[in-house]
Amino acid sequence: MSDIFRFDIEEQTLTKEKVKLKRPSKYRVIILNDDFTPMEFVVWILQVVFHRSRAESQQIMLKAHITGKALCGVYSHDVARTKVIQVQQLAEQHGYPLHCTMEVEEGEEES
Ligand code: TYC
Repeated sequence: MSDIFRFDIEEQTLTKEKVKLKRPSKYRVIILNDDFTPMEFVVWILQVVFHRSRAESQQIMLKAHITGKALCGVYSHDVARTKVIQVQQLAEQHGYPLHCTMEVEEGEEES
């Protein structure tokens, strides 16, 4: 929050205007389970696209496998969108139905 002071010459008054500054929204990228994509491919995707360690990638993959979805990371809108597209392209190139989505962080407004 910052204040802008405006001096109005005609009215000879000093007014204070509140300006709300919004932090850019952050987006969660979520990987979704399916019955066909090999586990090892998902682990590879998590390492290559999301720069996760092998151990982290195995844990994330297993979480998605068991619960249906798992968090890959939290990014700005453009980075999240690029990662979703990269996953989609790599999955398509290899003929797998692997999918991921992005959703705005809780408590953040979509801008
Ligand atoms: N369920 C897949 C299998 O049994 C593996 C898998 C895990 C696929 C996580 C997608 O996000 C995923 N081969």
